[in-house]
Amino acid sequence: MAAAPRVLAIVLAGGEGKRLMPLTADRAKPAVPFGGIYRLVDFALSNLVNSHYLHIVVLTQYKSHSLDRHITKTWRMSALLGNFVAPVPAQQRVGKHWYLGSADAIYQCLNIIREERPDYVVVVGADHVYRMDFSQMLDAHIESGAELTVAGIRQPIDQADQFGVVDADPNDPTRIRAFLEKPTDPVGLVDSPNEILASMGNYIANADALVEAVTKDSANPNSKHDMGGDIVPYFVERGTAGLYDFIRNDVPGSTDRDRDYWRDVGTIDAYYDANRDLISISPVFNLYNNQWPVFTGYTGLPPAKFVHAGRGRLGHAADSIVSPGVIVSGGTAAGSILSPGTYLHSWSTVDDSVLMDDVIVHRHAQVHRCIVDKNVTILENARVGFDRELDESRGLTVTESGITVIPKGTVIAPA
Ligand code: ADQ
Repeated sequence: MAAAPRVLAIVLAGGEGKRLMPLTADRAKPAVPFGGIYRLVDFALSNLVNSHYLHIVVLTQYKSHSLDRHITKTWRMSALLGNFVAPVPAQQRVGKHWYLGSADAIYQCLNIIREERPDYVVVVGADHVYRMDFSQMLDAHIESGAELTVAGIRQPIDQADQFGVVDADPNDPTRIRAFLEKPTDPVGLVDSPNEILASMGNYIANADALVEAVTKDSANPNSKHDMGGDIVPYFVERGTAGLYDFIRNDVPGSTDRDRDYWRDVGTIDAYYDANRDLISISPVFNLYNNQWPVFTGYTGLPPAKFVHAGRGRLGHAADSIVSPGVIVSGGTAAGSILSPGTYLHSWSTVDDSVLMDDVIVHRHAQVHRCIVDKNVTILENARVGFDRELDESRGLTVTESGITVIPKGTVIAPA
């Protein structure tokens, strides 16, 4: 039997996530908490580990402290087996600049590729929620003979300007004949004019070809040194860019409902919706698939508890995710995500909201359609998320669709 190919995984985790402000005010986007107990990067890392790719570097740069800490604490691998998940901060190895773009980030860690000597490099983004078996994509990559394969998924055409858009060869749908990064005048698919085939920002490349591509790119003064903008087009021009349609990916334990789930949680609204997808009754993304677990850090916190029912108090949560360390003490949560350490006092209500760690909601306070960052305190009788003008006058961000975002550490007082 032939030896298994050597695979190095590179997780691109240096993005700033400007459109997720203020959640990314002092943390990198991949470190943004999600679904109560996770960080966004856990999804990409879990997919790699479940695919049995255990040599992983995570390239970080922007406000990476909490990301580094999370990776070092949570994703420590057994050194005995030679496995690793290693955060690699931008180090100015090559010049006096930080990573100029995702291709430059890879170029700047060529020393790791040289040391590892992989046959293939799997390059994935760090800010999407999905399940994917990259070993199936690698099989398809090898079979197609491409030098670089891009994973693609259908998305609504009105979102084309947020994605790399793939034009597959009609005679061989595993080949890419054209690729446009974030086009403003996209052309819909022949069989579905309101959709385009979007790059998921996940790539598999022959290691030698990738090294050559990013090395050439580094010397090109006209390049933005971006995987989507520069490296994929380079392979398309060479005629060696392959396409892997995500629809082919079949992860153990997934259901018809969540098999093709993939969300780019790049905006506040998308982040809010993806969180709430976790609590729908028949979930569109099923966290309870233990054949393909989503791993994260163990908090060591005690179980959640619900106390103080009666006298108009409910002390309960419905249609919600409740994390360890939560105390619902006479308050009520509905349609919400409660992260570790959240405390709901008597007669408080939280509905359709995402609460991150250690949020305290005092008596009679009300929280509605909010994303509440860590360590926020809602004082007694305060109401938030009901009145756009009031919330904006408090300095809070309110999205067009009416989601109010309360930044880390804020204290909300009654109006
Ligand atoms: P974007 O997400 O807009 O589009 P980018 O900002 O480069 O592209 O982010 C891609 C990934 O790289 C993210 O995980 C980000 O954190 C990381 N990253 C960005 N700059 C980095 C840097 N300097 N160092 C390290 N990591 C960095 C990309 C593709 C599109 C594709 C979408 C899918 O370019 O073609 O459609 O992802 O969401």
